Amino acid sequence: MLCFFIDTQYYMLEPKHVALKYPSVLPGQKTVPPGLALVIIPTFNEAENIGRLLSELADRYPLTLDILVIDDNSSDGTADIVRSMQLMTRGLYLMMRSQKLGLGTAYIAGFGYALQKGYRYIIEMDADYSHDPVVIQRFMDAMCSSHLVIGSRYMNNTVNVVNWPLGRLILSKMASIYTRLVTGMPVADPTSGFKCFSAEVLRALNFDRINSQGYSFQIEMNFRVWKKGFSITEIPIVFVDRSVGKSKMSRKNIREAVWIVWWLKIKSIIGLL
Ligand SMILES: Nc1nc2c(ncn2[C@@H]2O[C@H](COP(=O)(O)OP(=O)(O)OP(=O)(O)O)[C@@H](O)[C@H]2O)c(=O)[nH]1
Ligand SMILES: [Mg+2]
Repeated sequence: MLCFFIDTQYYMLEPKHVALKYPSVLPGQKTVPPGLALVIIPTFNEAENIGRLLSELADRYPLTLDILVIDDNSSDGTADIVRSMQLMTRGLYLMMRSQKLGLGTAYIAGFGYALQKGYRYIIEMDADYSHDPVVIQRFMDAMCSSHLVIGSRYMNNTVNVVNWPLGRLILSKMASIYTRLVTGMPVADPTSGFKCFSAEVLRALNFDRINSQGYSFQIEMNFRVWKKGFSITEIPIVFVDRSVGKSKMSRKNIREAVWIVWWLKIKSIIGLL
């Protein structure tokens, strides 16, 4: 591994290292160094969104971020768009899976990739432009003092959601309150899918034990991180409903979220988490 030091920041040369010996953030540093963060974007039929999102990420963070798109064999040409953008974008990777296998397994595959390649900061982001790329810089800053940073729509009793039907908003807010009541986890927006983990946190989790999808996947990840005693910080975000493409969230995902919190709570009480 080649690593050199300029202006108190570490810079990495390819190939990325697997085990880093130095601390992820140097004392006094206000943001994470370039080359250590990977944004994971799972996609299923996001051809209308993915090109614009990748262009914006590449323009805003040309050196800071690498991007991994995990596509479940979308029939609308999503992967072809990513492949064509790879020709002109540094640090853009594509993982193809044979069929729609769920959001949770996509992220777990991405986490495995990130750890294997030695990334220190792993960001989850939707492809549908509900998550503003500008916020990633704030994640990078907040990661200097936290193990998990969650982009929260519901901090300080506010609701920062644009264009959601009232029913959807109530459902999401109720899910947050319900999760907090059952689990006691001090997270205002436990179902948010815009967040950043440190590699240390992901390495501490046993991915084989995680099998929830959708909203439950986010709840389960937060719960396991919290139970392991890692620090969690929420930063306020504004969530904007997708303007194009179809939602993949199903009633099954909602039902799963109802019982998963009890499953997690009971497993943690009997020491089987
Ligand atoms: N690879 C992969 N990606 C998925 C799968 N299901 C959803 N996604 C992606 O995960 C992200 C979130 O899915 P959405 O359908 O936007 O879910 P959501 O944001 O909770 O719901 P909406 O607000 O209704 O859009 C999007 O980028 C989807 O393309 C899946 O099974 N596999
Ligand atoms: Mg969405």
